[in-house]
Amino acid sequence: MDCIFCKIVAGEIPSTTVYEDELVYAFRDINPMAPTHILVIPKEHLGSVNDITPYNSAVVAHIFEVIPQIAAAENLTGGYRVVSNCGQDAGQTVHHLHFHILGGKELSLQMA
Ligand code: DGP
Repeated sequence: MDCIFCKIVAGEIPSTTVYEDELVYAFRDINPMAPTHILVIPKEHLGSVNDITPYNSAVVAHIFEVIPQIAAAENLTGGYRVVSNCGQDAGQTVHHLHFHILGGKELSLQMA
């Protein structure tokens, strides 16, 4: 499958690892929108939030257990935002489920 995030998980495209376990990989966004901008992805290919089902949602729960650990390790003591863009109207550009962690500054409250 021609998926850049699958290639990142496989080590075929270099990335800056922030966290890794058997289910999840986290790395720094190539185009940071905040001082800390990390992407957390399942190693298994899921296209977007739309592909989450009762059969695979355990990995999403695990991602949300890992996110606070990453935030603590990154010293995001003032808070942070978790975002997942789903589909064209949201501006999803990489069709492998990912959660952005944004922090390190006071973030704009603009939502749309
Ligand atoms: P989204 O718009 O939610 O699909 O965001 C995709 C993000 O992925 C975007 O912020 C840039 C990032 N990105 C795209 N290609 C690469 C890459 O090759 N390496 C890294 N580290 N990040 C990438």
